[in-house]
Amino acid sequence: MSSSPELTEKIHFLDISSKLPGYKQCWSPNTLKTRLLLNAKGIPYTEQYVSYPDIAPLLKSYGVPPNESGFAFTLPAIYHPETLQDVVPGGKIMTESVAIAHHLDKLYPHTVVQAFPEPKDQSEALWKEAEHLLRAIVFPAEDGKGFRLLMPRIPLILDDRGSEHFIRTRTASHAQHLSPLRWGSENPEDDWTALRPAVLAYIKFHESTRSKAIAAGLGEEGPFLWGSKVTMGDIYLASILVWFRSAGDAMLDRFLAIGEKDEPASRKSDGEAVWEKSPIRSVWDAFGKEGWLEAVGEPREIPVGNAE
Ligand SMILES: N[C@@H](CCC(=O)N[C@@H](CS)C(=O)NCC(=O)O)C(=O)O
Repeated sequence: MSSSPELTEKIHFLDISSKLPGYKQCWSPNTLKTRLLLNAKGIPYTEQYVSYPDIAPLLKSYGVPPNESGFAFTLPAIYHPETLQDVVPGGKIMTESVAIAHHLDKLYPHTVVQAFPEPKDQSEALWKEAEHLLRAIVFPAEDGKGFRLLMPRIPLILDDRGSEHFIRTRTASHAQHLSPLRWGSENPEDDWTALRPAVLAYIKFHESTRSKAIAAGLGEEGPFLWGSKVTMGDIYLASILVWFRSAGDAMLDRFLAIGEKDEPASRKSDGEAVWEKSPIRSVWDAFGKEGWLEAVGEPREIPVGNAE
């Protein structure tokens, strides 16, 4: 664990609750960006799970202004008056995963993992490209098809109030007012087929970025976009993989196998198969090996605040 001696209060992380057990409770690809970064940086933190309908009242009560687009009040968020006083409206809670990542990098500039390592102009440009390609796998706004497999599962894993909120708000946002429970194709195989090209495009991008970055000395040999050096894009990829796992282990297994061959790449002299992993699986394995997928914060509850 790395600590920043000048901080007296731990970062308090606000995540979205679900019914999943233990460390698997965290399921959202957005909040995971913050959780996995906290874990990868080794920052000690406290945490609180908030049910969907309680997000807006809690954030408003600390003076967080509504977002200009998308959902008005969103998680992830961190509560940390000690470092947010002159930084955000209300001075206590910061939202938006990318803003939070920059804040954490600033507070902990010496941890091995930085969401946006130097040279920052390059890691920020890399993030934009990676984010676009990853969103193009899952989110309809980027023509991603993964949402058809994932969205129908979310109401099933959320706590009851969260599930009711999710179905109501997502049904209202759908052009034909269709419940998210029915956003999948009749035959899920059609959705897996539709998803594949975007995953292959990401794999190609990941491989070429990684070899160029290693050749340019941005990182040593390793599985991440900059080889040995984790960046925000890798954190988002791992977040999406956890989202698939939340929808079911079989979903994750199938996703990880995209782009992998059915036959071993080669065999050792004793006949043992040598499998070539997709770079996506290599990132997943690396996060698992580091223990970043399982680490959690200390439970703590902040009361509803008293801002107007
Ligand atoms: N760009 C934001 C997106 C956050 C976001 O959309 N969060 C969703 C959860 S996955 C949320 O809190 N939605 C609140 C709601 O639906 O009421 C970020 O990365 O922080």
